[in-house]
Amino acid sequence: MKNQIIKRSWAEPYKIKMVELLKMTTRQQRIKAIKEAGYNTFLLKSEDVYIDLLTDSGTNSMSDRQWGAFMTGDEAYAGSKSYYKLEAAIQKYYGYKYIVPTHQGRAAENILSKILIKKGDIIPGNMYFTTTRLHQELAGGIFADIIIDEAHDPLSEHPFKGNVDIDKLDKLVKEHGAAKIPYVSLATNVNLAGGQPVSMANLKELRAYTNKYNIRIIHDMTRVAENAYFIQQREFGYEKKTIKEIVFEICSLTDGATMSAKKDALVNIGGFMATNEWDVFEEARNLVVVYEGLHTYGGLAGRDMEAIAVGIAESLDDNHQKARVGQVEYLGHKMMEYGVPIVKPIGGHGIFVDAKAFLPHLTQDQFPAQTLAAEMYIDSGVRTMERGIVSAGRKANGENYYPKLELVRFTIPRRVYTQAHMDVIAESAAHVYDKRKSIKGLEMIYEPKYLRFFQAKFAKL
Ligand code: PM9
Repeated sequence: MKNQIIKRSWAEPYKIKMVELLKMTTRQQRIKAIKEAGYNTFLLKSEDVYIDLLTDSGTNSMSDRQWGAFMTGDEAYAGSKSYYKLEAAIQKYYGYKYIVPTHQGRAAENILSKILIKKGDIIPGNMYFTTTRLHQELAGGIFADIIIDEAHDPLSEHPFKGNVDIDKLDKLVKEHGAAKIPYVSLATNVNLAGGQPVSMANLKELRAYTNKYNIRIIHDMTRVAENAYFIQQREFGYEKKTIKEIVFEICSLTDGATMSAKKDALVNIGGFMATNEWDVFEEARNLVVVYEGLHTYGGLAGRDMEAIAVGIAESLDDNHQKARVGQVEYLGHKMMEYGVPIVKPIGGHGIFVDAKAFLPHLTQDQFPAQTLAAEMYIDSGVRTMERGIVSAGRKANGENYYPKLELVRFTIPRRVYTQAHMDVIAESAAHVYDKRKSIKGLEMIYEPKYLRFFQAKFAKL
């Protein structure tokens, strides 16, 4: 008899060579641990965590090739061979002319913001990111959100929710003048919108507009390869292009970049700043010495630069991205089957649960997303991250930002967990969802001054 197979599944384009054993905990142990952590999943000890979905940042599994390259790191203080390999990889795959390595993304943001922003400047961007906006503000800038409205609606199925609303940008230019706008801060696969992509058509339109006014586009390329995957899958004319080609084209439409290599580039530490402008490079090369280290290592070991160079190439493999995003989609579909409200369409690096819809009886001041993240941990030892009012922080005048999106991010580390882990996560989310009405909110009892979500403490109401 002939098999009636209509479905052809994807599978990971790798096999496992080494495993890390996980610790299982009891519910009682977890209740104690989260209370001691002030109901903040950032303050849990990782040994008390079963499946760690806090972040996809620096939590990647490196390949045997990356570990091999790691051993060849040139640890010279100056002029390391590994630096030149990293520079060559960035020039080859992303096309930027000049690069300055940094120990991670926010260090690149610090240097770039200091160079390009003057007090009172306006920085339009397609949704804020915590560290990016803070560095813009510390440099004297004012962030202005110019992402399309659909990005703030968890239910909108717009295929490119990361897109810039050119009319919003135009309004800013008319109001403040182009001279007050040193650059547009453009993130690919917008993190806080739910890992949502920017389309190439939108980026081309943005390029044409900014060219008219002589405004730079600075690209937060932390998850550019995931964005390229969505363009390949969803945008007319790109279905036959490779991720490598699409990434190169995206970068070619921008003037410079900051990168946290801890995400897309499949390493555990590292980042860089890139620019096509010699003057900006010269200043960055000088500033990096103050904050990070010499311009040929920027706070990284030679071995880290080797691993990034290999990781960049691996991240642009079509099969890698198909499996990477495929795993996220698998989890998202399972959660939807159980009725758990998630941001749609399913994004690139994680599932974002809509905490306002999950816990509608809690006001935003009772921290629904923070509460839900704590409840997920108690239920199964799965660690997730709040991406709502706590992450949004306060304005310069001390008032809280009240973001429309109040989300819990189930972030999937790259090449780390299996499909069986995804089943356990979805079942736990379903279990918490079933008893949602009995869940009480939180009050904040300690608030640090900067990026409060990392270290704030809470108590049960
Ligand atoms: N993102 C994340 O978990 C790491 C910690 S949360 C602040 O999503 C973008 C889009 C990021 C990002 C970090 C950084 C900063 C810049 N842009 O963490 O400093 O998602 O390497 O990068 C985190 P670093």
